[in-house]
Amino acid sequence: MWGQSPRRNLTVAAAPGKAEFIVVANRLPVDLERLPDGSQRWKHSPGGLVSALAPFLRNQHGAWVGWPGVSDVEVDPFTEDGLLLYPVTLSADEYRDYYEGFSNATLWPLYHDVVVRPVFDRSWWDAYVRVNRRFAEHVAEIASTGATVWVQDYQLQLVPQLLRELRPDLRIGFFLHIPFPPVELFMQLPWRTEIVRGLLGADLVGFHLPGGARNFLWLARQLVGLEPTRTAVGVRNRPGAVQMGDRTVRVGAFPISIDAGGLDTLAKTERVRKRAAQLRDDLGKPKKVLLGVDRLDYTKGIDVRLHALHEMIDEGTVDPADVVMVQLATPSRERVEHYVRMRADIEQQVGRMNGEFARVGHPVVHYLHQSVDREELAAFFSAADVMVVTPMRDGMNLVCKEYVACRHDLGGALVLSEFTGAAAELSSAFLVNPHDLDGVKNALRTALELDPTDGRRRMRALRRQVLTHDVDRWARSFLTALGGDG
Ligand code: GDG
Repeated sequence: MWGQSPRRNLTVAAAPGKAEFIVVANRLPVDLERLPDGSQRWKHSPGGLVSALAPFLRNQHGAWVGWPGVSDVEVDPFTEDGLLLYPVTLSADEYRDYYEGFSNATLWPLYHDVVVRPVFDRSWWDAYVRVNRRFAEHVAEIASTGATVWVQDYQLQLVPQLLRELRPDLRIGFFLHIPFPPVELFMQLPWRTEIVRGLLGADLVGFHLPGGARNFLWLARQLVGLEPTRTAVGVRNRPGAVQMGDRTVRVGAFPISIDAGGLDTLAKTERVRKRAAQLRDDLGKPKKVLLGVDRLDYTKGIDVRLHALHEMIDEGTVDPADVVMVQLATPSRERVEHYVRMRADIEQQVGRMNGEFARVGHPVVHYLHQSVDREELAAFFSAADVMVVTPMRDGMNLVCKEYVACRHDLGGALVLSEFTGAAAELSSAFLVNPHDLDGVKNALRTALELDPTDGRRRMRALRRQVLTHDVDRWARSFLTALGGDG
């Protein structure tokens, strides 16, 4: 925690026009918390992105522009740990319409294969435009001449163009953390041309996968009439490109990753190893532990893995005396309607399974709707025999990479949906189609019965990939591409 009042943290009111490198994201890397007594304080919201970018930010008079996590508060810019933080104010209505509405009930489902039906609401769109403009104006004010600006994710897709209009001297990058959808789905969006034009304001537009980049190039041609000057996205990591007047917009794939070395070190500590052993004891010393770790989101396929396990126990291929499942489900977007409904469905599924198969003191599914700290998470990863990652669609999925990074013992097995970005890199996992329940059951059975030698061989291959492709390498490759002209 960083002090009791946001004002107390105003170590420096940052001088305008001085930042040479700016990250723009929906959220700041710290959250403002309101305490019951009415006071407020800052809390770290650690994430891969901030740890990957912190060195670049510190070295280059960097700044971070984002929303502080509480509506209707005006907070002055402040520095913390060498980072200049610029809070952007959102009203409660803007939070509802721009964030919960357009970002999470329109774009999120549309970009995730329409897993649920996206809502197209014109007043939400108006709020999205208004808030994107506010972010752009903040950046325009604080960026030094020729500064580099890196805009993050689907909440801010109009910022590159709005910012370019205000500050043509800036070098602007954009990275999308979620999948970029197939063009047939994207074309449903009433504001499809505006979004594509918004992104084309950047010098470099990055996606996790070459497929996303190709979809975007197709849309730039179809909706804006731009012929690609280079379409071979991903060939020797070279981005594709389109020409916007005298400006080249490059479009490429940059698969994100994790702080693999940091997690590897953490998982090797005595504390984590002890805690992992303790967890297995607390779970009743089962022969096998299955683990799921997700934000509670309908894209993550939590229902799929529960359904598969339910059928396996029903059919007698899994004995609930031997196998338990732990599902950590971090609370997420709790006011958005689909999330409310999905939470009720999952909790009913868990209740039914435990009702049918548990013995007193021995549930089959341990469901935790809460978030745990990083060390505890590493202990869960270390304790799990089978990590089950079954999203219907996921831009990358960091959880599966984190599991691999924690398995220095070469133990464990990874069951991974083909519909995650990570599947392209983690080919030694047991890859599954989450729509094919029998396929998921087969993969779970194989993983539960895995021969240890085969298991170690697979885990070694997975670790080779994850430990050599960390988040630092991701950030460097994006920023190098943004800095270059080729
Ligand atoms: C989006 C894209 C893309 C979860 N529970 C706890 C906890 N977590 C951490 C995980 C992981 C992160 O949250 C979740 O990242 P994912 O990648 O799995 O999923 P999204 O939140 O949907 O992320 C995704 C990502 O952006 C990056 O580009 O990979 O496709 O959807 O790091 O460990 N962390 C702690 N306690 C928890 O209880 N400490």
